[in-house]
Amino acid sequence: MTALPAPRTLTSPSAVAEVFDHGAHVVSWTPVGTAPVLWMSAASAFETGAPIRGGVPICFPWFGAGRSKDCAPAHGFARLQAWRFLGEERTPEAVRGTWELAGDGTSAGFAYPFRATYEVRAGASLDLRLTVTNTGTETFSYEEALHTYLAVGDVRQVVVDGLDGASYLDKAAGADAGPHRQQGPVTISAETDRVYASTGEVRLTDPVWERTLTVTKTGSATTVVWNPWVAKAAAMPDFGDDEWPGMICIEAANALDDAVVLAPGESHTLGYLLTVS
Ligand code: TA6
Repeated sequence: MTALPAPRTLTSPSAVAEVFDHGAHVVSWTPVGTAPVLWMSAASAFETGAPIRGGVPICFPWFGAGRSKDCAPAHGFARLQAWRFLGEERTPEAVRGTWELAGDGTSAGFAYPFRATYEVRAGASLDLRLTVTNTGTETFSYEEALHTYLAVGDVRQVVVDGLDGASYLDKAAGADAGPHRQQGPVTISAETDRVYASTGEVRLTDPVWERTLTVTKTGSATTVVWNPWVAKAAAMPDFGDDEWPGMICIEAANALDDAVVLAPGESHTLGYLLTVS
């Protein structure tokens, strides 16, 4: 493995963001006047062939180990490949960078031609759009996620609203997978790894840093909420043992039964809009 080239910086009057071509990986977004909104492990690798632990990993063309539960690498190959930077466009308030990843049908575990484009619009809000196009002659299905790591003052004090009544699968170690139904807000008091069937907006209230982070999704039928807690954090070499209180993942996805199906020539866009108030 070799060290990554420096990330690209998207600077606007409203915010600064950094994005590696490796995985088209947004590693930071800091609106003017606020603390960084995305979390990054101090132990993360920044090397070819390794995932980055923080920011917004792109999970494609499967989530976790995939529906067959035997796909590797975890969360697909998109976050491990160099995406082609297509350029940036400026508006008075924001800057948008665009990346592309194309598959010729020989990608390990996904033998279908595809084209993925990823738009990162960084301004007072962070607007992410992942569009996948079937460029081949056969219908295919895929899972995807924008696996966003949010920085919080203390995960044990955050309150996550917007998932009340949603059914979910529980992937935490030793948990009854379910399905379960969310009762009221989500709070974190143990390892939390839940795959919700939900299209709705999610609001995270952080009383320590006195801010609310709002996630508005488009084209996403699945919302994932994850905090590794003590044991799982300690088991990950690229995650500091004492870092888990400072983060929570709120992910826009299409996973399991919500996998996307594309006929030849069809496209689908997964959108993730993050705002701070
Ligand atoms: O999105 C939650 C999750 O699927 C967890 O199960 C945990 O594995 C997390 O993703 C991180 O996965 P990674 O492959 O990046 O270590």
